[in-house]
Amino acid sequence: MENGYVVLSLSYRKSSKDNLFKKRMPQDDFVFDEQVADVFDDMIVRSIPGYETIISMIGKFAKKHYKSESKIYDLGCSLGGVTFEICKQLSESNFNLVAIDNSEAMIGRLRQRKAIIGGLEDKVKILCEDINDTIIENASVVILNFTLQFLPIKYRNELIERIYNNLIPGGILVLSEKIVLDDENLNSLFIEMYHKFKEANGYSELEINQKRLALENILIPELISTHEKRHVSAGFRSFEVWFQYLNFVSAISLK
Ligand code: GEK
Repeated sequence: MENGYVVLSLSYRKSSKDNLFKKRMPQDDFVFDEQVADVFDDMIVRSIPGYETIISMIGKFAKKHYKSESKIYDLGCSLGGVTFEICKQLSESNFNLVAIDNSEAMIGRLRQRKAIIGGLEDKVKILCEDINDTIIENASVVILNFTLQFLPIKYRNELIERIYNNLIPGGILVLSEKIVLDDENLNSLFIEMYHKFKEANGYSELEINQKRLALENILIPELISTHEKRHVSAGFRSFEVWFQYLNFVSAISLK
């Protein structure tokens, strides 16, 4: 099984470079289609500060909180960054993980990766569906790693409530999101510094601006206080940010 992960990590390194916004183009909204799925491995590490740190810690949180006979959910799993990290860290145990995304392009590639790794047939179930329709049951670990931000705001309370109601006592929800800040000056400063982070990762000003416009109506960030209130209203007894890099955060909540 370990060999499968090595083969997979070699294929990550060969992933196509994200040049999607390099040319000047008419501005359509961003979609998770074949073109995006092809460059996603490269795009995500160059666009989300701390992505690899977050993934690795989510694996550790999952290992600590998974209870046998329960389920782990990776909602908005894309190509399985979180899913396969959890599989690796729990490789000694029997576990049930459900990975869900509504992008067929992502799910097709995810299934191929699962086959490359091997040995995960009974452990990982992959579903192509909208997480607004997902049945969550008997969960000890639920992960929303940069997914909630893509849901229309009106659906967010219901999803967090559904997760809370179907977590077992002691279960966790890890939520990672791009956020906005209350203070306008700091908000602008963090966005400016984030663009510097992207420049340092090889994106041009044109690419940064075109991507920003394409995401404008698709990725709707909220205040961290809004996330906290939503979690508390759903019933979570605690909510704590464990990671922040500029306007990117990851928080953990306990039932
Ligand atoms: C990672 N978690 O690598 N239902 C299902 N999937 C959705 C929905 C929805 N309603 N809306 C968006 N998605 C991953 C990274 S990416 C983050 C998550 C990003 C999916 C969408 O298809 C995409 O694959 C994912 O959420 C967001 O840890 O690209 O910034």
